[in-house]
Amino acid sequence: MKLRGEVTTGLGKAAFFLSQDFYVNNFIKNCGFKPYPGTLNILVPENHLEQINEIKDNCNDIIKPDEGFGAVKYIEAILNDDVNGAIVFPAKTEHTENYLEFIAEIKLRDALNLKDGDIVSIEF
Ligand code: FMN
Repeated sequence: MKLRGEVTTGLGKAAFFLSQDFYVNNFIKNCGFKPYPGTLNILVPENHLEQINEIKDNCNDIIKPDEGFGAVKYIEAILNDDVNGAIVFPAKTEHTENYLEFIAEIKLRDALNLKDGDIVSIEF
């Protein structure tokens, strides 16, 4: 599916988790890239939530919980028809379900010159 959403500032907590060897090593092993320590938060329209939740619930790609860290489901995705990465769904999160968190090897805000309010596409 392909949808559009709005770039928004997150809580700044994802950086901590994406700096932990546990997650870094698992993303390298499973997705083939070392994630930049931070997620791009994308607010998606309510009318897509049912479909997103169905895809998430049926997703078998998961980093299993270990070493005190929670499980994270991930779906490989492409941002703006350009950047390969993944949408991550941490089991423990403070975000409501209309937030998608996208990870990639690069710092997306700099590489794509993104700022809050910009509309991006995400395909998965
Ligand atoms: N939150 C927890 O409380 N425990 C965790 O083990 C945990 N693991 C996470 C792993 C990854 C890869 C990511 C991206 C987030 C994780 N979180 C975990 C969720 C964050 O605490 C937070 O809810 C959310 O990711 C904030 O993102 P933001 O800083 O981009 O707004």
